[in-house]
Amino acid sequence: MRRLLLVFVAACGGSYSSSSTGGSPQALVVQAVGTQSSAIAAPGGTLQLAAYESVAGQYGGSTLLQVMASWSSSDTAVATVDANGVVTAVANGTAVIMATTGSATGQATVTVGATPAAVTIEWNLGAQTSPVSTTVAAGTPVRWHASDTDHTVVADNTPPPATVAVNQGTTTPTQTITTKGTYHYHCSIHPAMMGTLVVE
Ligand SMILES: [Cu+2]
Repeated sequence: MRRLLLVFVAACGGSYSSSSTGGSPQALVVQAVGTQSSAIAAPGGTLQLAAYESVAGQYGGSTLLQVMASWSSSDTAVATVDANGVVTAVANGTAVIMATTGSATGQATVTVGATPAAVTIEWNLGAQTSPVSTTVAAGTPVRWHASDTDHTVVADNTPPPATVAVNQGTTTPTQTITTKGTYHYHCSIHPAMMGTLVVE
């Protein structure tokens, strides 16, 4: 009976603790909360990170279970991290943020002052019946791509976006809008095409 109980406790501990004996240390998954990006636009900005353990599911597969971790930064001149995983940008550059719990560690690379990747907006005749709406963070380069025929992008009111031709099979140069707002635009060739760009 005692032996059975010990086995049960060990198995239970193995499910929830990364410091179980035997095997290699489990890796933590470190991810930003609420965003896919681990970039901070400028010094002073913050990013919430969280650490997760991959736990075998009861019915197979695995799920990510958020765990308490201690946090550290490889370069506190670029970014600091507090006890709750909140990263604060100090200067432009790159820092590796480490999370540790028991013998498990994980890390995420945080970039400060990086130009976000360009967002490509598909701009086709379908926008006549299904308006195109795109939301980007301020400072994100955007560009338009047409696949079906030639179009244009023209602001409904005053730019942005700047007027640009979107020829079939091509992608426009990028436009970077830094002023937050909701910008409506259309195609001058097919005026029923409607687009909205939300910069937040
Ligand atoms: Cu058009």
